[in-house]
Order: sequence, then C-alpha cells, then structure tokens
Amino acid sequence: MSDTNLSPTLKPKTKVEKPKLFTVILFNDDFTPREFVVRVLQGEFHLSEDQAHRVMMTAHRKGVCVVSVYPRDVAETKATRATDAGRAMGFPLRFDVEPEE
Ligand code: TYC
Repeated sequence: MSDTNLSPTLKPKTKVEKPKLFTVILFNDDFTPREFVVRVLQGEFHLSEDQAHRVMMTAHRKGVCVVSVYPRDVAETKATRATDAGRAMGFPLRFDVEPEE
C-alpha cells in the first residue's frame, strides 16, 4: 500500500480574533451642570440614574471616568452623540474613545 494519503484532511485554520474593544471616557469640566451629565449618561449609555450619578461624580472628583466598553463603531458613535448633546446646549462636555488595554 502506498503511503500517499489521497484524501488529506483539510484543517481549516480558523483564527479566532479577540474582538477589539474600546473604552468611552468622560472628562470633567467646570461648566456642564451635573444633572445634565447624568441625563446624557442615562440617555446615551443606558446607565441607571444611580450608575450615571456615580460616573458623573467620579469624573467630577478625579477628572475622568470610564463610562463603558464597546466595539469601536459603537463607542465612537456614542461618544460623538454625547459630546454633541453638550455642545448643542453650549456646554464643553467631552467624551473620548480609547482602545482597551
Ligand atoms: N464639574 C461640573 C460642575 O461642577 C459637573 C461635571 C461632572 C461636568 C462631570 C462634567 O464629566 C463631568 N458643574
């Protein structure tokens, strides 16, 4: 019998890529009202009132706070919409997106 394998098993190389995630960061400023920040966090990021209040207070005290983690397009859309909501009211509220470590 020949050693040649006439029906080699094809091993599909399924490379499972870890989906890259991005963090939305909230920055403190001296002008945006606390209540407004809480409403934006609830409306755009679906945080409960309690969670939104904690995130807002952490940013207020420490300068920045992680809001949540999403795939890149979702993180960018939410950060842009939330920043625009502040700008529409004349507030310098800022959300940014960073690659997750
Ligand atoms: N520091 C703002 C104030 O005292 C409130 C605020 C909190 C603004 C968090 C932005 O990310 C922020 N009115």
